[in-house]
Amino acid sequence: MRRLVIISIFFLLLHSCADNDYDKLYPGEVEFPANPPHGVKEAMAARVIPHSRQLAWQQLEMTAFIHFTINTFTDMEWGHGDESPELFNPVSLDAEQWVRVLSEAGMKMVIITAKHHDGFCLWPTKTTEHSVASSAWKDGKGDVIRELRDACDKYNMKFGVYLSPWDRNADCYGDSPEYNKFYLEQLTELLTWYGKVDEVWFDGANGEGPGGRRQDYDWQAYYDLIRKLQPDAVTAIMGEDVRWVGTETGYGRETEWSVTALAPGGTPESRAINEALGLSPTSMDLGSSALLQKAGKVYWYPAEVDVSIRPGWFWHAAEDSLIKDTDELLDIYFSSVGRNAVLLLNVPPDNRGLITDHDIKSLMGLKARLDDLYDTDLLNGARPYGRGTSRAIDGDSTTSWRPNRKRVASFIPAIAATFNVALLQEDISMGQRVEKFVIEARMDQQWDTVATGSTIGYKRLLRFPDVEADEIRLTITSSRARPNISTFALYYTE
Ligand code: FUL
Repeated sequence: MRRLVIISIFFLLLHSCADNDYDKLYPGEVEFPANPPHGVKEAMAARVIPHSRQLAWQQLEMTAFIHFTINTFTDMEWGHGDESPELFNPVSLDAEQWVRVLSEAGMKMVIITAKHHDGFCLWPTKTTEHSVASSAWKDGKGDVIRELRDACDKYNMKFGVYLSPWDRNADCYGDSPEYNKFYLEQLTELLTWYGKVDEVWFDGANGEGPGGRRQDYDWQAYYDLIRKLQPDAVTAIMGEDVRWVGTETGYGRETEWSVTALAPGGTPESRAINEALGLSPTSMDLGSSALLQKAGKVYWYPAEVDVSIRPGWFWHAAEDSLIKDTDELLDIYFSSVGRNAVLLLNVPPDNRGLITDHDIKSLMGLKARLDDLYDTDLLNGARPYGRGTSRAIDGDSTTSWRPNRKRVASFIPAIAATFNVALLQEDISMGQRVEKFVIEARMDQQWDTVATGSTIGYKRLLRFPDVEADEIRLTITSSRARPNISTFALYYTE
């Protein structure tokens, strides 16, 4: 009898440990205890979850950048800041065309360069005369930001602003308190004149001001203002919610942790942490188990892949023939969205103020390929079964496969089809957990490996040569805590 009681207590304890998985979640970040026992850091990192604004952002998957300013008229990438505002004259500007095209291509947000490094403002700001108000366009009465905002409303598109911290026009740049005030005023206008803003993009590119003066940005004040005026907006790159993936090529890491030891943002505290760990957004390893051992804290800091459809960020007539074709865009999709990142694809309007037919052709090609890819889930929504259990996630109609062990296998009934793409998703509202997985296929009693991978995160896509199989097996070979697999699908694409 005594033995039975002891055994029952043991199982009860085990059970309650497993249930703790549901209790302990850390929104945004977690600080590790000093010298924790083996495995504790991984277990805690697995329970860091996104803020709701970060989760909503991740679900957008594909977003668009619009680089447009005086550079569009001077054939430059980085304007000097002394260009005459009169040069800006996009006579056929049609922001509705931009948003319609981008929406048709599957983009869910548009982020515009409200001000690039040259300092020219696309809205009639009160902070400087270097803006559309001094341009020939619409006799100085136009407002590109307003037109884009209205078009976004019409097409139900999210809206974001890029406001370059580096400003080669502002006289006060380099007089740190003065410029910080000026920058906060510009931010205030953008965040209060145009309704809801969903992302604020702080470029990390930074140069000297007049006479070699360096500007000390008051990042904390910028973040505080955004939290106050637009609490749901994510702040990106030099911001705290969204991380630069580290390249501008369109390719994210194969192992992409959204929980990083890299401290977000540009504050002196964050800089000190990253310096001590030797980390920057371009570091290959931002979240491995080995790195966690050196870190004191980890953060939900997911990757955004920014890349231009053209060689440059701005439109140049000479690049009309150098636009990435549909195959390249599809490859970028697999290497960004398919690697646990959000794609931010730049499509710059030309000097008429329109997206060219060349860009449209590639974009629509991408859309057609994605429609074809996702047309038929060959697993037909089948739930994994086997040793795992399914459990509904609170308040959500989706069901995660939540196996009660870290290492588990699932078996899927036969599929009478050939496939060459696999899609996996973790329910990241419960954190990112999977460290390694393998997909195998059985044909004529023989199991063969179809694909292996490390991280999954919000979305992982794998491509491989055509496979025909009687049975499929997904095995999570390593996970930081019980995995929550919300999707496992197989597709065929040409
Ligand atoms: C960089 C900038 O210098 C480029 O001009 C472009 O805006 C790109 C998105 O970010 O840092």
